[in-house]
Amino acid sequence: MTTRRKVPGVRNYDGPAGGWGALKATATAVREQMDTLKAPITLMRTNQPDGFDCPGCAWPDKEHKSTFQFCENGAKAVTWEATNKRVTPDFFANHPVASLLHRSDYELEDLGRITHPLVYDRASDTYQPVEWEAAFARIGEILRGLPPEQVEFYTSGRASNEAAYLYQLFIREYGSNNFPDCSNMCHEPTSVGLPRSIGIGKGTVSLDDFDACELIISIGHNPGTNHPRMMGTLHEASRRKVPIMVFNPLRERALERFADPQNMVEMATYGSTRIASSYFQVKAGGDAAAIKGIMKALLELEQTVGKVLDHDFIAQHTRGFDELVADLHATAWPDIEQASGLHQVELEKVAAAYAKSNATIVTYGMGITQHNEGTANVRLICDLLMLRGNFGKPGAGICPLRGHSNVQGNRTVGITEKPSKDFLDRLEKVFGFKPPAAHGHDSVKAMQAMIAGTAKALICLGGNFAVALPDPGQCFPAMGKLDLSVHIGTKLNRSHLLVAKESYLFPCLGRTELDVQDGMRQSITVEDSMSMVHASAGKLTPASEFLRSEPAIVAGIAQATLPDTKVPWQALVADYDKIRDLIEKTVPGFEAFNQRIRVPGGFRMPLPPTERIWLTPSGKAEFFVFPGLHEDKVVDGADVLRLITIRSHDQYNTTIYAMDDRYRGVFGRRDVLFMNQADLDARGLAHGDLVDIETVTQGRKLRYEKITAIEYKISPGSVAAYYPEANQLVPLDYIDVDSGTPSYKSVPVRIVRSALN
Ligand SMILES: Nc1nc2c(c(=O)[nH]1)N[C@H]1C(S)=C(S)[C@@H](COP(=O)(O)OP(=O)(O)OC[C@H]3O[C@@H](n4cnc5c(=O)[nH]c(N)nc54)[C@H](O)[C@@H]3O)O[C@H]1N2
Ligand SMILES: Nc1nc2c(c(=O)[nH]1)N[C@H]1C(S)=C(S)[C@@H](COP(=O)(O)OP(=O)(O)OC[C@H]3O[C@@H](n4cnc5c(=O)[nH]c(N)nc54)[C@H](O)[C@@H]3O)O[C@H]1N2
Ligand SMILES: [Mo]
Repeated sequence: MTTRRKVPGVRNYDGPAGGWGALKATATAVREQMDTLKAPITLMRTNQPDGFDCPGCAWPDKEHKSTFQFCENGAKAVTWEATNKRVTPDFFANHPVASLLHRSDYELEDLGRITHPLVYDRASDTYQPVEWEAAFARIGEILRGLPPEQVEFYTSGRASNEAAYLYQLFIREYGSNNFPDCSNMCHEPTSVGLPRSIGIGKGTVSLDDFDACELIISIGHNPGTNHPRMMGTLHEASRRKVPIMVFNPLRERALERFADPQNMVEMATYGSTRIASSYFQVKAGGDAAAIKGIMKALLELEQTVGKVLDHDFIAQHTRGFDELVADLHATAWPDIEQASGLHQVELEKVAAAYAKSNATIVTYGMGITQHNEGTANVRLICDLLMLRGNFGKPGAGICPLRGHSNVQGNRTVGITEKPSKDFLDRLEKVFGFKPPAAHGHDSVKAMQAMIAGTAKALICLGGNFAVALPDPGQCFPAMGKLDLSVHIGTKLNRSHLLVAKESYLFPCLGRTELDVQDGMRQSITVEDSMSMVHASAGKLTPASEFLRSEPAIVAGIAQATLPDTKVPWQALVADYDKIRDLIEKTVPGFEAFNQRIRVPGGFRMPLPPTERIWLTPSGKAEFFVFPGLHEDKVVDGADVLRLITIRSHDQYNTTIYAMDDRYRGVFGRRDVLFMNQADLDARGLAHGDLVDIETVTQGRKLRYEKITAIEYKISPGSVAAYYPEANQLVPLDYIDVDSGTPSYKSVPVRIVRSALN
């Protein structure tokens, strides 16, 4: 083998994930962001019964009262919010918006917490302090002058149930169902696909199921970085000798080997535990073919060995089995191999393990959902599980790894552009106003309306809307065409700087901070990936005395907008128990809400499939026939590669904590393109060459120039680059039609050497 050229900032990472490296990275995050005396106490309060819910991810906690669960990226999320750094009115006065827009999101957020409510002043091109009430009054005036369907209301999934509920109440009383939210870029295929197959849009497993399962199939998610507390669960499962079969185009270190920082022996001996028992480097977009292959092999096993399918379950609980079987018989192995990039024998091996396991869990993330057929993918996973009755028994089920820490709760309490009639009827009955029934905009449609000029205002409850969406070349200018934009956030980002004719920036309390209303300490609630709802109460002194809570800001805007409102906004903000009482009255599953969150650990929302109750129109679980083998539109051309956009280890969505991606061996930079050696060779490229990437779809020309190609263990035909930088290559209308989710994981691209190499 020839020795690789040295590329600055790129080297092999040989260690396991977790371990001492994780402890060191945590210490660095604390040192750079926080008062070192305050930090240990703050971190110890994360995910404790009387503490706050970690804003990092939506993975649940075992008992919510166990000792502090160490998590490197949870610690980064907490220290990021609890930082000592502040971005003050003085700073804004000296830095025009145009100059700030040249900075990266990394530099912007690193300025620290926003301290004052701000209004954009066009004459000086600066954000300036404003009184809360004056700002609310002006926003109310503008909103009253606009038809409600011309206003877009974005939510990023960190908002509490209480804030999200008030927000949707305000918007529906105002008269809109335009609820673009981060879920529309993330797990919408889960929210759309699961109800069609099993009658509810949520995962069905609990943590206890991981203790009882006999096989885990992990598809398209990277828990070492994105759900680090899940690593403890996988680590335990692996030590129990549960096979963990991984499907991922990239070799992700944490899925290979992990050293659990909670495990003293492993830490002391520099040991580690194998995670994946088998690792299949499927092609980007090849999972549908792979799952079909596993199911086909399972049918073949049924014929040869017998007793493989759960016929009782299929007969009693499902519909559509014969159609599925016919489709699998009609699908040829060479086509499956071609589309998945995997061999028949590999898929047969998975089928054999699956046939042996009495209780199987399939876990999945963005590698499944962010494709043209994301919703169909989710349904295929249900098919696979249904064939062996893996719903409604211990140790089995489907486990979508949710994104933001309360994205699932936001949906539960009404953040949706497609509300059910039932929910709207209940709102009408309880509040006495008629909410609009017409479906509203999701994220892509909201942005398309802004581009077309038919949307005039945008209100954002958190997030970084324009940066999270595809194609900044179109989305960024659209922000500037609005009459009004309002951002409720904690730190500065580029969406805040893409100012409209009038723009407001409202700083809010974070989860770690004390929220006192009317002299009383308030708690909020969140729902994790496994449908557990529990309370969270911050304890830190707020970053500035001018901050308001998200419920208070939403109520302020609502009151100023709706002179004849039917909602007692002030009373609700004064006591969040009253908001929870209203949630209980209007959303099923919240009976005795206030009592039940006072029990440590909270309670579980109803999950009918766990009792083999199917809330589908037929009353059965529905098998689904995936059309063909391709998750993404086929594009002709032998030289076309599929681009995956991924998160680094030092990143939380558009928030970049630092420039390293330790487990993938990239340090101090993000301008790299991960490529297979064969794909480099085919283009006459070498590790470290500068390349240009061009998207191969109809429509706008999308390019990303001068990015460094590096050799990586990624399946041939697939390449990967970091999000959000690579969003300039994703077309805005390149979506899963069923759910509206952009296909961020499989953009057809061509790669050529840059002119300036
Ligand atoms: N620290 C940290 N935690 C986070 C986040 C964060 O940015 N940082 N983000 C939060 C949010 S909002 C979300 S949605 C989740 C995201 O968590 P994940 O679902 O893990 O999301 P990604 O990092 O996008 O990684 C997807 C993984 O899928 C693989 N993949 C890509 N394409 C395919 C494919 O076609 N098939 C298969 N089988 N695999 C594929 C990639 O190689 C990668 O390993 O994490 C949440 N938690
Ligand atoms: N190419 C590509 N694009 C993607 C993805 C991908 O995998 N590839 N992933 C998509 C996914 S899964 C998602 S979920 C979206 C994420 O999209 P968003 O949720 O819109 O983005 P974030 O980066 O999480 O938002 C960060 C901002 O949230 C604000 N914030 C942080 N904490 C709080 C809080 O407690 N309250 C309030 N009000 N604000 C707060 C801060 O101001 C911070 O700047 O991006 C999507 N975009
Ligand atoms: Mo997400």
